[in-house]
Amino acid sequence: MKLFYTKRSPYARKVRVVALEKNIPLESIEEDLTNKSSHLLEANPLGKIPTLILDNGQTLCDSPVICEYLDSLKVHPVLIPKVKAKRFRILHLAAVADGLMDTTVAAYLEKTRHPEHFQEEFIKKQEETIFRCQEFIEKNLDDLKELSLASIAVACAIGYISFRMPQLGPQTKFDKLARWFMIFSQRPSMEETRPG
Ligand SMILES: N[C@@H](CCC(=O)N[C@@H](CS)C(=O)NCC(=O)O)C(=O)O
Repeated sequence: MKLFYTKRSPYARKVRVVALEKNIPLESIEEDLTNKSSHLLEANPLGKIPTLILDNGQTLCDSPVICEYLDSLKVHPVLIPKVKAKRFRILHLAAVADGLMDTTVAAYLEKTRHPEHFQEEFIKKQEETIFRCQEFIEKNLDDLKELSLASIAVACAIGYISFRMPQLGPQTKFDKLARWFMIFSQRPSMEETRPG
């Protein structure tokens, strides 16, 4: 299977961590998003990464879909629990983490595109959302004790905030989340995919 990715994308990192944790080999193809390859555009009309090409040529896009597919390939470790109550707690937390990535990417792009004249009201709203999500995640830390799609997604979201906008990371306001993130980041799958 081939994965189109960039080293700095938190969505692609989530997929790469899932593949490493499940010990599923992927051929990783690094994309330049300022000059997308025809291969990526042919495979995925959205031209987004991560994009996965299966061995039969079928394409999967959108990181939650790709992660669900990878989880279905091997039983262990179970990343999306089967039991209903737990399953939807994990999927909900993973969705909040994905939204946290969206919010951070949007704030970072706005500040990068308009360093002098960024929309202050927009940035303020994104920052409020970033803090609200971290507060919510910290309240639900018990659900992140085990390895799951939620713990991987949250770690990749916090990793992205710490990389792009460290002043908004958990260390100033959310001690327990910061400690959890520090420990989770020591997993070889996280070390191997650290953005830089
Ligand atoms: N919801 C998507 C988001 C993917 C996404 O936005 N990827 C960004 C890179 S971080 C991208 O491909 N941007 C290029 C573009 O939108 O043209 C997912 O979870 O995979």
